Amino acid sequence: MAGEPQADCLFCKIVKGDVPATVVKETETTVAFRDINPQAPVHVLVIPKVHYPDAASLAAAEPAVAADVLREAGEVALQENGDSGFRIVFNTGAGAGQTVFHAHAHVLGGRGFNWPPG
Ligand code: DGP
Repeated sequence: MAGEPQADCLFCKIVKGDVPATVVKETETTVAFRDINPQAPVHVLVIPKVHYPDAASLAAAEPAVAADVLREAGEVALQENGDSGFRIVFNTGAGAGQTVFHAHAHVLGGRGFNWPPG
């Protein structure tokens, strides 16, 4: 059923506590934890506890939870990086570099960023 935990999903295992992660913030609907392979001094992933393969399918099915992810991305950025600017990235689809198919926001900060992105 849509949104249900998937046995073979790494981030569902983090939500469940079966895979350890350095959690920096948690709400009823979201978990924020440090990326295992940080691309910036601040690199936190914000995920919904419900399982959807990417941010677009989450937003289509459960817009309130998608809004929670976005709000938490901003709150984590403030918590981890103050008010010095940050980037939120939703890689969506393998062609865009997505490797874990459970919706997640990358929250990146602590350095400058180029535009267009690589
Ligand atoms: P993406 O490529 O957008 O699907 O991002 C997936 C991110 O997940 C990537 O930056 C690395 C991170 N990641 C992969 N495995 C683990 C893990 O076991 N723990 C943590 N904390 N992060 C992970």
